[in-house]
Amino acid sequence: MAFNFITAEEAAAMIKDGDTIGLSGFTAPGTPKYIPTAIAERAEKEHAEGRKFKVNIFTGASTSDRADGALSRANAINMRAPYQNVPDLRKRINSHDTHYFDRHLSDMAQETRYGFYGKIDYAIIEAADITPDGEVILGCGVGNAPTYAAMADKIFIELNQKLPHTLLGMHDVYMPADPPYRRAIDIYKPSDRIGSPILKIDPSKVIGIVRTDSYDMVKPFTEPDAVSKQIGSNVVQFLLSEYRKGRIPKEFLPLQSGVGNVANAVLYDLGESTVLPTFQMYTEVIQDAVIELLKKGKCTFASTCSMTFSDKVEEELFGNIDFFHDKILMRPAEISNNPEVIRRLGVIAMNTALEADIFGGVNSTHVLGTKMMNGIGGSGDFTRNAYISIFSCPSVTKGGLISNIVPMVAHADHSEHSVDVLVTDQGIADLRHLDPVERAYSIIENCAHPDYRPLLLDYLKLGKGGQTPHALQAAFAFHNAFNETGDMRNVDFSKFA
Ligand code: 0RQ
Repeated sequence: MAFNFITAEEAAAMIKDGDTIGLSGFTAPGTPKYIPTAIAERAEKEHAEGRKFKVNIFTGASTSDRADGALSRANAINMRAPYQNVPDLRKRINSHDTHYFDRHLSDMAQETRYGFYGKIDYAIIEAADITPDGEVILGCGVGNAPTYAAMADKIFIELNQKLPHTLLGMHDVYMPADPPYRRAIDIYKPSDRIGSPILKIDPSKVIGIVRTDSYDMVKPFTEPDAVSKQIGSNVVQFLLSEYRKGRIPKEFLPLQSGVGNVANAVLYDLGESTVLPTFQMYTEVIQDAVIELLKKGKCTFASTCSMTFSDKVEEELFGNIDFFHDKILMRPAEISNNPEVIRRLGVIAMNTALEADIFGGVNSTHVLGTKMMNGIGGSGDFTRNAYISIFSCPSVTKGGLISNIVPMVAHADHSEHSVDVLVTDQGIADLRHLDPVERAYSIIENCAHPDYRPLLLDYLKLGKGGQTPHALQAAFAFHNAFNETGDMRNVDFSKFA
């Protein structure tokens, strides 16, 4: 079938107010680059002429400034799911200009197919190549592309000339059947392939192809600061001790790691370890650190949803793709983050908390309990099903004005039932086998900043018994002290006694 080559502006002109659009990709990689910006420009024009124009945007995870950023500045997003991390969108979400629903990333595709979120009008899919009969080589992030392409009435392709055709073979595209017909997902090790190297789409739904020419523009990795390095080294110390005790099998187990400085610091430290054997990753995002580990042979295989590399590393990958071709596999989010597979493989999960409480609850999403930061992302998919689930965060934030260890989390994303180990720059609290009061002492002693330890102990003394002795009248006293005085250290528990 002969496709119609169009401009991003022509594509944007076809979109109507209220349409629902599914974007391929996961973080910036794989996310369409030109059409979302053109939709934002269209929205600005429509608004200037007094017309309503907003669309619903479904993605795999976060996108980029060219999608979420541009669309948010134009106030063009009505509904958005399932994860984001762009400041302009965060503002729209917290002011309710955009209705954001925050889902576990593994749930989004299947729930879209179940019909929970209505119909998909358009899918915009980034591709390295497409054949006339609709065989697509995807880009550097898959996300929910298979589901959005299958469900959408119409498809736009962004054919990115920066993406080499040699990406063929680095994807494993698989869409499970929906209940009651779902079968086991046959992944027994991170390198097992279950699907197809290409995404097959219905070519008659492709109403236009837009040529693009751009890297993913992921910010280059910055050297971790002293606190991140300390956290990274504590996580590695914990893993080494578990390995020495024989509680992690001698072959080691696949790792999942979140994004950011701490995740990179952990991976670099693991790479330096002479005690640990080589390892594999079963994760949703691989960052620059993983390329180094693959080159060194310390990491032998990475299953992921996206290669979130800085442009420099992306260029290196494309220039040396033969070396990496059989060491990385990109899968849809519902497979990279699949609870069945994570539990079967025994994935060790390492995620970041905004704050944790003394009983082991974790808040990953809401600053001071009310303002959405990014979203739960894949942290819940991995945490709940991990062999060991580790959460880390600095002990304090904003120069010590905020303690990241609090009496009770002001928003609960991960409960104490799923959080095994808590790590800060201060140390490690292994919460497995501890009752709530033992956990509280362990977390205060090992994870809280020294400025906050006496205050947390004061809180614990206020409790009047029960298995989890919260003093509900004072449970948010840290947060209230920050809101009222700008410093959690000003908390005064004597007034609650
Ligand atoms: O604020 O931006 O003004 O400096 O929050 O904090 O320390 O830079 O942490 O970038 O590693 O992000 C949990 C948000 C951590 C992230 C979270 C303020 C702090 C700073 C960011 P500034 P840091 P990171 C893989 C798995 C959920 C999804 C997930 C996340 C800003 O890791 O989104 O895990 N996780 N996905 O100053 C008030 C506190 C605070 C606080 C930090 N207690 N109260 N503000 N901050 N702690 C990824 C995917 O799923 C794709």
